[in-house]
Amino acid sequence: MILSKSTFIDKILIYTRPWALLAGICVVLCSCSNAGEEGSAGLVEQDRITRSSACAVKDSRPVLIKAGQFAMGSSAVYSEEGPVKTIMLDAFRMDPHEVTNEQFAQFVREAGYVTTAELPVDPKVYSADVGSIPSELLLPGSAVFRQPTGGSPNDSDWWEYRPGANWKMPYGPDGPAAVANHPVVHLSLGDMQAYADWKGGLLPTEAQWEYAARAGGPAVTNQPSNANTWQGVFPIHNEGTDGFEGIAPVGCFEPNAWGLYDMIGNVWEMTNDLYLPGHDPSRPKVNPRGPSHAQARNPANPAFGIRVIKGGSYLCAPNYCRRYRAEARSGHDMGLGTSNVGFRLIYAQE
Ligand SMILES: [Ca+2]
Ligand SMILES: [Ca+2]
Repeated sequence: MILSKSTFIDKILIYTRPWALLAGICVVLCSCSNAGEEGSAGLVEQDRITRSSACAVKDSRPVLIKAGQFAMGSSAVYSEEGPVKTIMLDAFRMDPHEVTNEQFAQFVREAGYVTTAELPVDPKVYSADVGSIPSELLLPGSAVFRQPTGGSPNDSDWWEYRPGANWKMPYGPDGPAAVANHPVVHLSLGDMQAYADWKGGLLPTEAQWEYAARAGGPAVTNQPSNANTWQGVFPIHNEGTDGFEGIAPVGCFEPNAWGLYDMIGNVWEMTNDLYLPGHDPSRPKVNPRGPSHAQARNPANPAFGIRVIKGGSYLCAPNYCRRYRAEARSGHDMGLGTSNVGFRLIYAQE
């Protein structure tokens, strides 16, 4: 497991551009807004947990996804989404919505867990002289999107490593605390897997996630109206006409045909598969997994250990990142949390 800060530093040292890592994240993830629409109390103290009143989750019980087949992938938008191949999957159950701060707080409370972004950086994990590392990057923290005030073309101006940012304080120590029914963000893969172990679930494979997101429907290319994405010119003009400029509470938009909320948009969702640009045409037709560690690679961020993330986020816009689609995919650092990536779990069929 690569710790987030070591990955961050490795990237800096490799490219000698201090914000190269975050720039890479922005390129592939559409980035995120630094303004939450709710300013409610957070989860640091249990008696202060509140929730947004904007939406209410009707039922958090896992949804049965029946066995079936579908045409996985697309050749219509980005090259990394192809080739298309018919895939068959066994049945499984899936969380109807992204894991929320409230759910993650229960895990933290019962397991006594501390996330990667909250831990001090261990200098031993660095691949270079610690003295060459900017001091602020040695502090616990996470990657936060900040909307530029002007028309900067540099995505390195949109992201920053913010000390003190973590799942409880998603905008950093000076921002609003986490909202109970918002999706949890700023987690490393290890954090998500620890939650999954506690919960008795798994991260979905990319095929499982895409199958569930499609819900028996056709592939689409247009920006959806029934999802939290970005309206306006990214990153300078956030119209928020879908009702949310930032993260939305889970369940604010209509579920897909199989009863799953926010598969598209709100926050990206981590999968159990490693990333490769494009699908392996020879992958198994039945219950496929992603590439092996030896095969996995991400040209956009070659220094990272990378997993596939799916669904796009509230920052995906037509002018920048058309990844608000079930077939869309991106590679994400396993060790560095960001403010626009979350997850949901699957479970064995009962
Ligand atoms: Ca939005
Ligand atoms: Ca989502």
